[in-house]
Amino acid sequence: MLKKTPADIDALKIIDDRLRFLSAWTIHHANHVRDSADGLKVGGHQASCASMTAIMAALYFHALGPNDRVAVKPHAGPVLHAIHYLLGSQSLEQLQNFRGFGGMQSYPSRTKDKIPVDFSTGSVGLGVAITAFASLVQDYLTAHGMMAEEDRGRFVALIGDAELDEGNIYECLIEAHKHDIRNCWWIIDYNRQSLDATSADRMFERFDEIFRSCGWRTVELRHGKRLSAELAKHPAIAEWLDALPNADHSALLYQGGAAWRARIDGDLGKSAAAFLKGHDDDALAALMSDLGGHCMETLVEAFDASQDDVPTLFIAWTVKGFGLPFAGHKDNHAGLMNPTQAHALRDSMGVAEGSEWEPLAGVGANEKPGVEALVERSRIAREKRARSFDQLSVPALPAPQGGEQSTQAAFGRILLDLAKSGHPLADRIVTTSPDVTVSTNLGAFVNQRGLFKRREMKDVFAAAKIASAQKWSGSNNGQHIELGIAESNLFLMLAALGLSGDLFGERLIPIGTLYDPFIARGLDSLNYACYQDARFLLVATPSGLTLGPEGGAHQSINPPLIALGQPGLRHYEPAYADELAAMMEEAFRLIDDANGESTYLRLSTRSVVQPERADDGWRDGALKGGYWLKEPGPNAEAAIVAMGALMPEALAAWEELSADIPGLGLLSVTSPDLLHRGWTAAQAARWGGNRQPSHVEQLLSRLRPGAGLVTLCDAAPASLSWLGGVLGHRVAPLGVERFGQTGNLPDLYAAYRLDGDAITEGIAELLLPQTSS
Ligand SMILES: Cc1ncc(C[n+]2csc(CCOP(=O)(O)OP(=O)(O)O)c2C)c(N)n1
Ligand SMILES: [Mg+2]
Repeated sequence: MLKKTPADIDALKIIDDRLRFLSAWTIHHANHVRDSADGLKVGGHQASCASMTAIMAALYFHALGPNDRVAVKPHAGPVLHAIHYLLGSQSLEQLQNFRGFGGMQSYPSRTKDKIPVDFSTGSVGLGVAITAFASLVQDYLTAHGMMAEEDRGRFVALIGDAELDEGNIYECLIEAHKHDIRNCWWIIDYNRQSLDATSADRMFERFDEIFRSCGWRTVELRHGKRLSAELAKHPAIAEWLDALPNADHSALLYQGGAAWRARIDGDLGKSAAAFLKGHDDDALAALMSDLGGHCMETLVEAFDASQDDVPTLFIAWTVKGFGLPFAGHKDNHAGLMNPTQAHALRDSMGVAEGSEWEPLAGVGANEKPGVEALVERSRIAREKRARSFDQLSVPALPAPQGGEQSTQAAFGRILLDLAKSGHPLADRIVTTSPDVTVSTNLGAFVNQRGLFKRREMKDVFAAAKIASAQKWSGSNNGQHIELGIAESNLFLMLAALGLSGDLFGERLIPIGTLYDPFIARGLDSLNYACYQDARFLLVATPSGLTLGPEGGAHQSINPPLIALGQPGLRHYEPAYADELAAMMEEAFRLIDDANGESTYLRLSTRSVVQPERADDGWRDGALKGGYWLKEPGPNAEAAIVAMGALMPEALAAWEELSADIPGLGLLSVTSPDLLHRGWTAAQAARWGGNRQPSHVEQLLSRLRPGAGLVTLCDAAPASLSWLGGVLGHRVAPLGVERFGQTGNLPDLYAAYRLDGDAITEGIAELLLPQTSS
């Protein structure tokens, strides 16, 4: 860590005041000053910001080094912007456009905000956990020689106390402990208020224990220096304050000095007389608000004392809305000062009317040079690296040989071949899986490239000469990060790995595997990863009813619909091994492309006969979302449209029906997601005068108007049924709409109408009424 210059406490206190004012004023401006086009409340969280300004001043203007990264509590976003405004890296225009179109975002956003944001936040809990995984990625990069020791930093999460109720934090804590995570500071803004209420008293004592038992150092910053000194002199008050419930504490902080006096006097009587006599009401209110999270000396001291790499939880006691008229009020979460209150705050801080946006308004001439010098030092420390892309070349990935293969087995083979090839791309691959490495066919890659462990880990079974297909030794060079079952952690791990190029200047190729149905378990974390534009390959397998005997709890139904609605994630569902190889190549390319995205491959354990290809004409279409596996005849009146593992049923039905239905086509859909996107994009482009039809329009235009489509997928039928809307074709949608169950494939396909009979019935349904009319 960098050696720090001694803290300039006075300058930091002034910055704390400036941040509190600027964040409050930014929100005030958006709600009460800026013109409103629609009459909607703009909103913002003045109280949540005021709670954190001292903590953030102590961090950004003292404790953070140039390589440190911070996830800021979402509703303290305006404080982060105010910091950058003081540092000269945020514009007035952006502040004045808070929550406006193109303006600074409600919650810190890596992709949309104009300031450097290390981690997006918004869905509480996730920003906390990603810091631990980012720290693990840093360890990985250092161990692999991709990052110098001196470039290493610390990962800081600023956490609302109610955020601690999010379960993903504890899933992460457990995983982080297993991986011996270091260099994390998690700082709780312990204002004892959530959105609705004051926080439960009972839980607080437990947090300390929970973290300590996971190897964390915990540091409680309860009282500020002045209050601590007074309490040391008055032990009865200290004891009383210690036992004061959160709700009472908040209410008294809101009510002020007279209420404190009455309550202390009422509870303690004579034994508090000397204490009370020493302070008038205003002094008493100020003293009782002197909590650790607002006391600059306390904060600086605590941060300076934690300069080793031990993960540390700071519990900083604060007042929600500190210094604002609704400080401590239980309803203050979305509370906004009215104009009179905002003006009173301005006046009380010595800011002249009209100079509210001056960065150092109200700062006296004597103090200004010290503050400016501190800002300048900190500005240099926060400069950010540019995002890096285009570092990698992707080799052609040959399809595995074999007349019959499943896409899941082919996935394992392709990765293994790549690992053995020695191509530099293979060295950038990091695989990870929540305890399903073996059952998703990653095992061969792990045998080849090893587990990542900071400390050498022997394979005990191998050493004892016990036969096993899996060689699980771990070392610094390993390329597989094994996770526990919690799927949310998989997505946060992928998010951190997928931001490696941006965070550390070295791009990795993260590949995560899990069972398709359990995407739902980590869905918000997956969305969070995509929202930040993290890049990775997600391989979900097995999928669908085709899993057969395993049964309904594991047979996924709706992930293709999830993918259809998920920005930043491209869904591919290959039927054949050669398609899969092409898709993996494309996915790797997209990871390292500035305009790329992440990829989700939905695979299957069903072994199917591979097609004999005359040429690779199919490839381009497969990567765009679909191609004619059996070309339709001119003016064809029907087509079978199928996806993934059900292609054998579609092919068999095509063979059987094509004699009776001249020109019957078979369309293989490899990505409903891409087809849909292309369709809507082409429509939007047409409004702009570009009449180029989309890929799906080109495919379907081969059929005659009003032709029938039988769509078939091992997923919710809506994944493909929308295709009828593209050119007005009629659709018989086949797919899975009820929970699955155990059974062999013929039984299941018959029961769920995914077999040849169902396709024939679908075609008949579409064609017979027409011929009879
Ligand atoms: C996953 C998720 N659920 C709910 C919310 C809505 N929400 C925003 S802030 C908040 C409570 C915040 O309380 P706390 O974390 O203590 O922060 P404070 O404002 O008190 O600093 C809630 C419920 C959210 N942003 N994310
Ligand atoms: Mg809170």
